[in-house]
Formats: sequence, structure tokens, C-alpha cells
Amino acid sequence: MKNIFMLLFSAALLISCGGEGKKEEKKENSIKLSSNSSEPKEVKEDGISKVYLTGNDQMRYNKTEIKVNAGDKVVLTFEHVGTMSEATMGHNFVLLKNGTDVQEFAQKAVEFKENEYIPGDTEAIIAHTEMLGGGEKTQITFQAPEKGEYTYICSFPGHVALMKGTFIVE
Ligand SMILES: [Cu+2]
Repeated sequence: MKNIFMLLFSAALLISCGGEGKKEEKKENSIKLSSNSSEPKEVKEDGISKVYLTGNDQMRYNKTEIKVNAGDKVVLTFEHVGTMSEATMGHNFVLLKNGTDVQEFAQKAVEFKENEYIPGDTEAIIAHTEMLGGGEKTQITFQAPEKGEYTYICSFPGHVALMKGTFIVE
């Protein structure tokens, strides 16, 4: 009887202190590593253009040119990869119609703080995301506009100087 008890006890010890836990930890680490090393890219499926755009604490997008197919549905994932707050380093993605005066639009946007710097009375916007702070992520879906080159900006005050890019529909 005593022997059986000892056997069970040592078996329990083995399970709780054994390699199981460590193995799982390693597994998690390797998953993390592989997802870090393979940054999501623009993916083109049938009828869908997937875009991955980021903004950081240095007031930069990860790309200043985005290409999508005419007629596609655009699925745009936007992530703030920094740590600063929305109030000090907020970022968004605002795609503007052609013919829009970008500087004028950005100046106007400053007045719409309560609306996440999106002018309420404008028709200049094709699509936009919400304003994000560090660590936040969002996704929007919209129909690609007709073939051509468009401008996208971050409408947070002052950011248009550095956060601006060309959205190409081809
Ligand atoms: Cu910004």
C-alpha cells in the first residue's frame, strides 16, 4: 500500500515538474518569433486587395505607396505599432478624392478634434479609419475607386507633413 502511494506521488511530481510546461513555453516563443519575422504583405486574392498599413511613434507610415486592383474590394488593416497615446500621437488613414487640396483639408481637419479630426461636412473622403493610439489596430473595407493615383494622409494635427502616401489603383 505504501509503495503504491509512493509511486503515485512520484508520478505526480514528474507530471508537475516534468518537461511538459517548458515545451509549451518554447512552442509559444517560436510562434511569436515566426510571426515577427514574416510581416504581413499586400495580398491579392480574387476581387480583394488586402493592405497592411502601420503608423509608429516616429510619425511614419510603413509604406508611402499602396497599390490595389481596379474594381477590387480593399480590405485595409491599419495598426499603430507605437506606444504613445491617441491624444499625443494619434494616427488614422484618410483616403482623399482627387482634386482635394491636401493642405487645406488637413488644416480644416484640425478643427474637428471631437470627431477624431474628420471634418463632418466634407465630401473629399473616399474612406477612412478611426483614430488609433499605440498598440491599437483596426480594419476597414471599401470599394477601390476608379483607376488613378490618390493621396492618403493622417489627419492628426501636423502629421500630414510626414504621414502622406500615394494610393494607386491600377
Ligand atoms: Cu498620425
